[in-house]
Amino acid sequence: MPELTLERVDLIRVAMRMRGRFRTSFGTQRDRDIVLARVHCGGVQGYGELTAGEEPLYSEESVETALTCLRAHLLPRVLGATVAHPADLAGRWAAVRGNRMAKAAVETAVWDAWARARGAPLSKALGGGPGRVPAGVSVGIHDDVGALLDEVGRFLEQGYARIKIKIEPGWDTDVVEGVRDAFGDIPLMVDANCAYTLADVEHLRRLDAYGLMMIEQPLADDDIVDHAALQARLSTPVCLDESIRSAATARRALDIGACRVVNAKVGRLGGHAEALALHELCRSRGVDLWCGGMLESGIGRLHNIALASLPGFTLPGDTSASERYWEQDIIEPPVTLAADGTVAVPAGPGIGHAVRADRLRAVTVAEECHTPGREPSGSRAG
Ligand code: OSB
Ligand code: MG
Repeated sequence: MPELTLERVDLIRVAMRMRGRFRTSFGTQRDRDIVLARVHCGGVQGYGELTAGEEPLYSEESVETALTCLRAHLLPRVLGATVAHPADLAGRWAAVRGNRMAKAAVETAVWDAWARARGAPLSKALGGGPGRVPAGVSVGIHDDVGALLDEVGRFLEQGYARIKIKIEPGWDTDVVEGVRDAFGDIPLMVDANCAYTLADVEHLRRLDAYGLMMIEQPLADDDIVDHAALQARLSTPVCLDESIRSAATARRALDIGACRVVNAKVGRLGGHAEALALHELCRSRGVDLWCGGMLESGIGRLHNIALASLPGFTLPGDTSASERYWEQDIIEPPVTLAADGTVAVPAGPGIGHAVRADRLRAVTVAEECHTPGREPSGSRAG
């Protein structure tokens, strides 16, 4: 198998306005500040996406901390390196603690390049299948229940395979009841993004009445012990998102009964290799796993869909269509939802869709080029 030398990494910072506001228990989002990593390896290129938030609200990382870490600590450890497999990158930057989203931006780009070098779809390189995967959609917190029901109704009409409602104290049981009253027995779950504490157990137990698929990350991001105490009191399965930073943390969480479902996010886990380890763990234990999203552009979206094609992804992910968030995606064609609630796993090499150079240029704010042993050369777009 040919090796791959990391000759150059471009960090492309793009500004993309979402079609509407997206509110969670930790903040409201309208404009995305996204860094794309483009790696150059012996004639092939690959694209990855930084999934850090503009502010460190979902996790400790932000766009700025990730850029700092990439420039100062991660890129110097991998530029010029020759690897037999994308998973070998981990060994080169293992000494750098955390900063998983920063690592994943480059690691996923190398997976794309590696798959392209073999003429294989990324899904196949990861061990997944061709075909289609069911797609769910995440619905933000609204100002009133009527507006939320309108949005849920539109997504159901489009065919989404499950609906996820963001909740927080004051926007939970009544909202879920409203959705059940309006739409009946649809596949429904909620995501609290760490907004509750164990003091809320009695309140959260009221959600058990609504037959939810799961409640995602009700308690603190750095906790699994309280989640185990909560799960013991809830019939609704607990799913962990923020708390699962590696396959090892998932193993501990499952061992103590902190959750019954696991959310995999490529960025939060530090890349596809760790996501594969988590997939193996969940599969071997028969634990339901699904692929989360981070309001990605088409590039991150395609990485998620490739991952979600693996057999251990047993529930619909937040792998929604490009048009869920973007008027115009930077990939061509965009990701589209079929009426049966599925999105296609691309059959072309790598992430499988073209990155539109003209659209990328139109949204680029700054670009910097990193090569082995040299100071980066950068430019800011006008
Ligand atoms: O908790 O899953 C989450 C978006 C940003 C940060 C965290 C989360 C989310 C979402 C939306 O729920 C997922 C998506 O549609 O990309
Ligand atoms: Mg979540």
